Amino acid sequence: MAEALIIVDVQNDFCEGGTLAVTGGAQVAAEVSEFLEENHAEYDAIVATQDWHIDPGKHFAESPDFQTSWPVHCVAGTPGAELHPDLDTDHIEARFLKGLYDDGYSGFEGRLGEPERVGILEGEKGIRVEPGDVVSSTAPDLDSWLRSQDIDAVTIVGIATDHCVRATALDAAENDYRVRVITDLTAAVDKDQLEETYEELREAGVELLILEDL
Ligand code: VGL
Repeated sequence: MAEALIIVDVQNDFCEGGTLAVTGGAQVAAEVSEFLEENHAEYDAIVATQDWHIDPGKHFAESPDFQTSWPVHCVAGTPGAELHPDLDTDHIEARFLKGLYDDGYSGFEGRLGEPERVGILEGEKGIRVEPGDVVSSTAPDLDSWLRSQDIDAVTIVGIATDHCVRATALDAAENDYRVRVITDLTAAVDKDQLEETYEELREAGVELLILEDL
């Protein structure tokens, strides 16, 4: 069995100080880094997903309900969309960008991109790289990329447990991966909704673990 670790949306806007701060977000960043230091060799691939919104329609609202509409967050090319500085990116070999023109909750909607290329390209002075240009509509999506690496199992960590982690885990199960979520390496928007989310994930065949179980 070949296994990937998928780090979901550990981005500045989802951490303390961000526009859609999830309590415990920065702690997830630091603890995932610690986890990587000890366990990176256990995974055949380590990837990250990023919300990368350009014009996501009703996903952004002036009076968000924090369930289906949200304050402006993770705008492509802005600091809020960058991975949190406490997340160690050394072992992350690919980034999947999602939600350019829609909600983009699931990492499986993401395509391989190079978010750090936004700005002026070094060595090609004067050429501006726009946020939309760092992910091509023909770039591989997460599922085809994982399959090209013969991955058949995924472990998922990140933010937010009840939204993007949930959607990514459900899609992974739907796509027939063996799926694990390490729940203490996630942070939730609404803790009152956690039991419901866990139940839904279990019913879909997702295994919920805590670090101690590993
Ligand atoms: C997320 C709310 C809105 C997430 C993204 O990453 O879980 N949550 N957009």
